[in-house]
Amino acid sequence: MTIPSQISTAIDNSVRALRPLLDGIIPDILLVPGSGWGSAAHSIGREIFSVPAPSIPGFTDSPVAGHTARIQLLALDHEDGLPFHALLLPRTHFYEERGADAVAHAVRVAAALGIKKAILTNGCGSANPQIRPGCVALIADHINLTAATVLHGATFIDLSDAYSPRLRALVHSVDSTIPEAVYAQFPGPQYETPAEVRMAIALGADLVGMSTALETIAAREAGVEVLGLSLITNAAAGTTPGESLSHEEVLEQGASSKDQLAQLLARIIQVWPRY
Ligand code: 8IG
Repeated sequence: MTIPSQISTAIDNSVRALRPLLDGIIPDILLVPGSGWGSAAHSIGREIFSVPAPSIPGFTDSPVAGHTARIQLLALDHEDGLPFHALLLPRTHFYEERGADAVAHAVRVAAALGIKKAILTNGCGSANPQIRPGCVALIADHINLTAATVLHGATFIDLSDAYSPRLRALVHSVDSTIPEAVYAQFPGPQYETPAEVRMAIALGADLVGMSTALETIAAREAGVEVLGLSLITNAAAGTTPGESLSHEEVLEQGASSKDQLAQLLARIIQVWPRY
């Protein structure tokens, strides 16, 4: 078994709604904007179309109040002078309780549209004192702590190089100071206890978050190459004495990092491989 038929039908329905909007364009990348990345990601190029996510079957509104998720196609500058297109699709988090296939949906729709590469971004906590809030880190590997998978049946997917070594090298060619990190996906939505953060550190994680790992598994199943970028919005629980975590802190870090993130994404895309 690979993907059950009702799930392929849901993917087909999204694809059928997106195709006319794309008007023959096969986007060069899927870009998934994570916490803190939204306003940067949505402003890095010239907008070709932008629709509310719930207008496309299979996509729903953001559960976080005060903002409507959008599906957007952007045209960006590339060093080769040819058109470059990024499709922005919103994320479904595992904690939304729509199941692992809903988490995988955006990646699978992108793959079905012919998209071969994805930039998955997220906001996360850092358990590594060398990687501070406000920094961007390159995901080099993940630890899936959700006790779930997006795969069905005996589907054996190689994750040895899940986060593309050549795309990581590309990012380092743009900014050699960006640290590489191991990202642990917790199920959420609660943040970790200090003991859970110590566990994650003992397991080899640098970053703790609530996304990306399951999406990467879906991407690798679909043959999509993955670049994972994390914005560190907070120190993980218990790693800075006397501090507590808030969603406001996350939003503030995103707002104050907007220009840095937009510039980083634009520079990465400028040198993005065509094949
Ligand atoms: I933004 O500290 C953000 N997302 N699990 N822990 C987890 N997810 C997060 C955190 C964090 N910060």
